[in-house]
Amino acid sequence: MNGSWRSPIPGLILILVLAIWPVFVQAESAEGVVFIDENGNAVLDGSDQGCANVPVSDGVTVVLTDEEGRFSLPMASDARFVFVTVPTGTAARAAWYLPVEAEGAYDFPLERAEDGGALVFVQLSDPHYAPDPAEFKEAFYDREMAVLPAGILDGTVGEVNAMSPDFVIMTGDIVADSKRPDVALVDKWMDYMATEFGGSFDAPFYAAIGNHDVVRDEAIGKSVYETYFGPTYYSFDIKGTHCVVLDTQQLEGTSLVYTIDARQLAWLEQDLMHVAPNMPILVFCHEPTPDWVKTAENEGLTRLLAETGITALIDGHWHTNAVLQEEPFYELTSGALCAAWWEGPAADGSGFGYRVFRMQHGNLDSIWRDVGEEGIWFARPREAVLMWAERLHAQVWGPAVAASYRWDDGPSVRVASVIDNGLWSSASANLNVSTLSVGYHTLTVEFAMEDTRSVTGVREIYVANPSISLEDIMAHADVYQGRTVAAPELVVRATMGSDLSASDGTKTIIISGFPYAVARNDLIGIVGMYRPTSAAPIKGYDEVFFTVYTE
Ligand SMILES: [Ca+2]
Repeated sequence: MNGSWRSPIPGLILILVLAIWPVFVQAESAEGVVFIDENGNAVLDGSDQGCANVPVSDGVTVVLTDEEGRFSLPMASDARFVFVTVPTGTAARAAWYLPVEAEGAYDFPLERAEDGGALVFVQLSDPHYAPDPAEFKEAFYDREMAVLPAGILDGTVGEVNAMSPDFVIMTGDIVADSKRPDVALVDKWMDYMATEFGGSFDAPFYAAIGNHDVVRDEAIGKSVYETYFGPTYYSFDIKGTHCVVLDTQQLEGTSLVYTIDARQLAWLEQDLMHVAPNMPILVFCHEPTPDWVKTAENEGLTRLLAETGITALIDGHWHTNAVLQEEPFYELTSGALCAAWWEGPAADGSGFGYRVFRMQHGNLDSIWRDVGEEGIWFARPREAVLMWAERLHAQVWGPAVAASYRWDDGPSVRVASVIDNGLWSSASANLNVSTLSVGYHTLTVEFAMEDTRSVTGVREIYVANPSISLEDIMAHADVYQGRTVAAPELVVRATMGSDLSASDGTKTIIISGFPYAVARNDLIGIVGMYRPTSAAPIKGYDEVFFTVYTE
């Protein structure tokens, strides 16, 4: 990897900026120690222990601490911070970063923290904070803004602290907009969000920089953000998971380009090199990948994240909830704390809210919560139009003992699979829409809660519902591999162990997997694959299924 950094700042301005900033002659290296500060006096003494092999960086070079927790870090002439990747099982006693100073001593006292069990964290995205409509108007003079509903920020703090997460992360667009307002106003907003709001959480509070957090003036740029939140890219380890926060904002003139730069990519390569094998990796940034500008750096980043095999990329910016991709890595974008710019619900119907994540044994699950609401979140189906069959995945905050669903005024169907993960409960079922008429239908889900409350959620869905003949399926098997279809007049012919053979009277389909009842009317759902009964098993195809519903 070429480590040279292509500056986005034109030469003359660069010279002027470097001439005034930093204002002191910087040391060529930073020395310090990372240690467990057992007696809490911020000094390495007594029974304190140095922490070995902890990554420390200036944003350019990453070094590891020695056996005694000491490090010597060569410093880039324009480095702004020295920061440490807080190791799993510890938390920073003070800050995990220190601003570069002429006579700096860079010591990082840590304290012990819980290191087992599930990792729980909260993503707050896009608060777009400005305390009153007049300030909002100053930021967006072309938009009419409602007032941020009273209690949203306080309500968020209360709800989040009540669930005792391991950390809270705010994925950008922290303040209303830094483009046009005066810097004093941006400073005031950032101060509030870092100090008052961020300081209200019991858990460690992290941030990623968003496009609205960059002042569109190269002399100022990210400096206000950095004053309150520190480095714009960094990493930390917590409960056995490596978390990386990236900065996808590059200021060129008064324009922002949504990309990392070569310097950040080179840092990330070093950072990931020090991650223990099989350690899950979560990456956070503001803009989703479809908004990333096609630069060599972003291409390198995409490749690196794919090759590293990250667990998830988690971002915001779109003010909506969506799984954006499964490959080359899983990506989830979350709705906004300010909903849709305080104007009302976001495009996906989510209100003022946040996302709670829970990860255990490398499996990541999450739920969206509207602040102050007790509703059901339909993780699936998300589509407005359903056909054939669809997976129902409904979630409710708190412990539930049972769940059921019904179509229109039909009978309630009990959901067999209800899982309470300690924070929220999920109900999953296969919905068979092949018996519903084409048109609009109401899907109602009801959770019976442990505290005897009943929580109900309703979605209206359009059912399109074509059915496919078995003859069609067999003639175009590849089209239907992995799809769920309704095949008319299919009859089960034989079962053998967990395999099953069904036919439309002329041809035969081999089903692999256990048949399960999915709906009323004794419908049977079968997961399987087409192959002629005379043919040998097709290597690799056993993992590819389509589902047929039959009577
Ligand atoms: Ca001490």
